[in-house]
Amino acid sequence: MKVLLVHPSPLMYSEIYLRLEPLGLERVAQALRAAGHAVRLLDLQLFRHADYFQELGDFRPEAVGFSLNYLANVPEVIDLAVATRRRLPTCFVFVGGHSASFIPQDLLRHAPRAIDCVICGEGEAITPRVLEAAPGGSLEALPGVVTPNGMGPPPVLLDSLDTYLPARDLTRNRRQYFIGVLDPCASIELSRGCPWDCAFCSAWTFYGRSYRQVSPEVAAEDLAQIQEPNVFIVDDVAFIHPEHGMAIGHAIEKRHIRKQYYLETRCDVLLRHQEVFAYWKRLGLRYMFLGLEALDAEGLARYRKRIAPSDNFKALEVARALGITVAVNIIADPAWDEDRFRIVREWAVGVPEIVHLTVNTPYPGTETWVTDAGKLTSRDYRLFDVQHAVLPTKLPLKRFYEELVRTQAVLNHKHLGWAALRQTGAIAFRLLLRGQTNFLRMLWRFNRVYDPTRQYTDHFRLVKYNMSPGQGSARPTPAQLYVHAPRSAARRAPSQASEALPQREADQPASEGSDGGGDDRRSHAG
Ligand code: B12
Ligand code: SF4
Repeated sequence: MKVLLVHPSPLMYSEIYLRLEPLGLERVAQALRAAGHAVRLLDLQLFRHADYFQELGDFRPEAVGFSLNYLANVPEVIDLAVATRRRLPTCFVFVGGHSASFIPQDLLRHAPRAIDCVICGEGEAITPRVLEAAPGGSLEALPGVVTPNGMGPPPVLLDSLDTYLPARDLTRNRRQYFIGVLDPCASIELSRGCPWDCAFCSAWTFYGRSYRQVSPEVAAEDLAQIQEPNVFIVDDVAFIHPEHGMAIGHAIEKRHIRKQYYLETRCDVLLRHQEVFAYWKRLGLRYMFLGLEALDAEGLARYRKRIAPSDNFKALEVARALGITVAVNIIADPAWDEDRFRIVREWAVGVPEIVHLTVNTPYPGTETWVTDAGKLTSRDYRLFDVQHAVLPTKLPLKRFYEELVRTQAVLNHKHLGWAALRQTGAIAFRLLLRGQTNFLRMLWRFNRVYDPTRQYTDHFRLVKYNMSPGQGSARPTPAQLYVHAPRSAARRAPSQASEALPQREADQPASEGSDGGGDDRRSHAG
């Protein structure tokens, strides 16, 4: 079958700092190729809708699959699915990805005749089976598959993450993927899932709180195939198990692979396993993202971060001592007033780290989506991008955006514009000589993108697609939130460090008492 896989456009607010390859879609593409399909991939972060329609005309795909990791992309994907149905009436149209997995019925409701099915959960194993059965087959019998006629059994986790390396050869214009000065930059996955259970996050609910690893040999092989000099490690929490991090390090050292790396991890993981991060620093680790989320214990407890503010600050000191540049995120609560914004501004200008501010946003699949469902002020998908307030603000909404953007501008002043050029002059010059301009162009984009008036008026746009309202207000059990049920989880890798992980309370409500910590995957930024 001729299959076209499509990643939607970037959200304008994340585009400033980075643009990364669609790794999940590349892995699904590889699984489809292994099953004998002819696959093309189009990334609308780099191409326009006109290019997509051109591709439909040239390639005449028999199946089109859209990736929907981000809720804010839902309207775009629905419109593209409808347009695809109109142009190629017999083409099989399907949707998968992180956000799609939490709202399959909504997607089918928005585009009842345009989307044939939604695939919930991991795509590698099931997508070839779906295309084998489609069209005409009984798709509803397949795990994780939802059609207008019904829903299959729960999705099943992959046996091994080693099987399908991403089909990177299918992404075009790869030089446009970058994160900050790591320009160009590829992505890699070394582990999948997260054993913690932060209230605002859906990374753990998606994978049923499982945690799996790529074997060190396969990770090194994957890395060896990457052409780019820089690599973003997409793991939610890198190096939870220190021996895994060390083993991958040894494997890549043995193969003389030399790259610069950016990773994301938790403050307490860094504190506990400093030796792994020090080793990776020698291997080329340059940047690290740590989610602080809140400066005070009360805020951390509210997000169920399971970490003390003092440990967060200690982790920053460790990273500084290692010479790793750190970006951190703070969650701006809609209940903040001018004073809270001021306190954050004062703290942020006083530390050397890059500080990002995102707005607390309940996403389907998170605990806060259930507990805060009744409070939502909007169900417009486009506003669920962590740059808009979808919960009632204490300040008048316009004033909230003024304070938010003012604070973001102060924070960005430290590492964008002329300040950044002064700090990175030699790197910027070298990039320019090689024709890499992504980093340089990002330095002056802030004012064009962040604008309190526009963020405010975004609330008054015509809403074509409304999310179903969330139900209930009581705290849900984890089992009510999972996409992949825990009992289908593949082996959890044994670890000497397992005492450092919170116990998985498989079908119990997550307990506030267990240990651990958390970082915000909603705030990836260079
Ligand atoms: C890397 C990453 C990014 C990268 C994106 C890279 C890219 N172009 O795809 C960057 C850093 C740019 C990014 C940005 C943002 N991110 Co982000 N990101 C992640 C992260 C950590 C890993 C994604 C990944 O590559 N995983 C590895 C691959 C292999 O898995 P995968 O993509 O999920 O794909 C699998 C399945 O989903 C499925 N699948 C995926 N696509 C398809 C398509 C089809 C057809 C099928 C059948 C299956 C399928 O099969 C794949 C293989 O199993 C996830 C957390 C997570 N654990 O998933 C958050 C996550 C997806 N991001 C999130 C958010 C909020 C954001 C931002 C809004 C944050 C911000 N402040 O900027 C922005 C907005 C992005 C945008 N639209 O422009 C949220 C999504 C929330 C939501 N419901 O919308 C997540 C879930 C984190 C969280 N828990 O809060 N992100
Ligand atoms: S925020 Fe980080 S630590 Fe918390 S559940 Fe999500 S991925 Fe895990």
